[in-house]
Amino acid sequence: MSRDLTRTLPVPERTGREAVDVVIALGSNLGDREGTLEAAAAEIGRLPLVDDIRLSPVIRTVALTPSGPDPSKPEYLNAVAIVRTRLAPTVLLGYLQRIEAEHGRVRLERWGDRTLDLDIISYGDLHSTDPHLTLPHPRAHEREFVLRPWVELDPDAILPGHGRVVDLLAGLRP
Ligand code: A4P
Ligand code: MG
Repeated sequence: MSRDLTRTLPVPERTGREAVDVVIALGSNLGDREGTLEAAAAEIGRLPLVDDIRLSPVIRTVALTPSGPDPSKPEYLNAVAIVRTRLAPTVLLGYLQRIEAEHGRVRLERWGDRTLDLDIISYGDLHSTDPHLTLPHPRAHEREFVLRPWVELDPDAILPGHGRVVDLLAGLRP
């Protein structure tokens, strides 16, 4: 299904900025999880100023809640996409939140079940402590459901400020 996401959002700034690689984590534990992740990746790939998208294999993961992993919650499907884009970071976040909403995302509780979550894990080497868009994502370095698909897609991946993703992943395993 093709949607024109530009219609109701501000036109992206054309600042002549260079294209950067942006890492996006995709997660879903409600509804048609696989279909939702595939559709979301296709929609990201069709955004203006997005030149390329590569999607990792999809992995199954136990829901992580504020009180720890909870196997009684619906299981997640997680994946990571590497997107080459000239979109400004906050403009990209706006588009991702729009895509989440179009897939029925509702926000009821922190880390609650969701049809679709799209988080920006890193935007080139950009560092931001703004709560609206913190970069790199402040919890990515400790999350297997982000690191494992990422390293499958890019074995040489680096999480800015934290190092090689393959090493971070190895450090998580007992
Ligand atoms: N925000 C700040 N930085 C970013 C960023 N880098 N990317 C702000 C995206 N958003 C960012 O996000 C809350 C606010 O974070 C937004 O207003 C945005 O401006 P949200 O999507 O509304 O809520 P959330 O995703 O529940 O929040 P949070 O705390 O980012 O969640 P996490 O840490 O991403 O955890 N278990 C498994 N197995 N798999 C999962 O994918 N995901 C979560 C969500 C919990 N448990 C999981 C999974
Ligand atoms: Mg999120």
